[in-house]
Amino acid sequence: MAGWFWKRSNPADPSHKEETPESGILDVPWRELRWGDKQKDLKYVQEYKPAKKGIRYLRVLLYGPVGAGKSSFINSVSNVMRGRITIPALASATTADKSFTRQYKTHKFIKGRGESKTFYPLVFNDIMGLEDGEKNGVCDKDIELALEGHVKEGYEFNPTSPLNKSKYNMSPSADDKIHVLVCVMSANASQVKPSVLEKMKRVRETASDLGIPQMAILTHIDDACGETEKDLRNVYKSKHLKKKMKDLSASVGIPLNCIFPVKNYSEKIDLNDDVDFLILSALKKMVDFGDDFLEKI
Ligand SMILES: Nc1nc2c(ncn2[C@@H]2O[C@H](COP(=O)(O)OP(=O)(O)OP(=O)(O)O)[C@@H](O)[C@H]2O)c(=O)[nH]1
Ligand SMILES: [Mg+2]
Repeated sequence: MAGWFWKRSNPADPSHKEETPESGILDVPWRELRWGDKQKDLKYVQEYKPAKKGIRYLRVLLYGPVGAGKSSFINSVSNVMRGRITIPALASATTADKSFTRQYKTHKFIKGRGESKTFYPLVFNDIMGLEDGEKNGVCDKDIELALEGHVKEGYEFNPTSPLNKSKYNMSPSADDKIHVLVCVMSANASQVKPSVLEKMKRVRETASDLGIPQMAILTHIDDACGETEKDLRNVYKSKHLKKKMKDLSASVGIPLNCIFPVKNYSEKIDLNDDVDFLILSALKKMVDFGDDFLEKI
């Protein structure tokens, strides 16, 4: 858990910590990427269709601490899929300690225009962030219910009590259920509180019991590493981000090869191929994992 202590230093900031990141960059990236070649992965995710009979959607659920970048990731995926900046999931304008997202919502991405308009079969569910304390943030029990498709669309999360009967979907279809669970963590966050990690652990255990594949994305890589902020292609050369990914793997028990660093579109007004490329690497894995699961159910 020690790895979640460090925030990019600002000595004027009262929360400034003395720990320094492992600085510097490696000569050779520790994961090889074909930068500049996003079209293959884009085509792959845009053309994906579940082959399983009766399944319309491959459904991904994002969860993680408040402000980690869950909603921003959904917006980023929407931008990449549609090839332009879009605003489907409202993200917070600042990093706050209270969750900005409060409703359970499915985000579908529009494909085509006018009369030929449909949706991609890859959909994302966004939820309220996890917070410290039993009466703050989303109840982990609600996330567990969402995994099995029991949470109705539009449900307004109540931190002080889990889902009530009126918003409980008694008979979820196979595509109301979650097919991939994605943990979202910020590379630039202060230490994640043990109580939050404990809630995350309970969610993971339920997902494991259900056989739902799990992976993680590490957001805010631009905020957390100056070299990566300068040039996103340094992401797998950054010693600091490598350590962050290893710490994330150790703290949430997800193998390193299932963790993907991404920079979300949060302030840019134009798309960028390198930003898209990292998002697509994560997205492709979500499609592969989800499809494997669909084939099994
Ligand atoms: N620089 C940078 N900022 C980001 C990134 N991802 C998200 N942000 C910013 O971080 C803040 C929180 O992002 P959200 O997407 O609202 O986070 P969330 O996990 O949905 O938060 P809650 O709904 O409140 O739990 C926003 O101000 C985003 O613009 C990133 O990769 N890089
Ligand atoms: Mg949100």
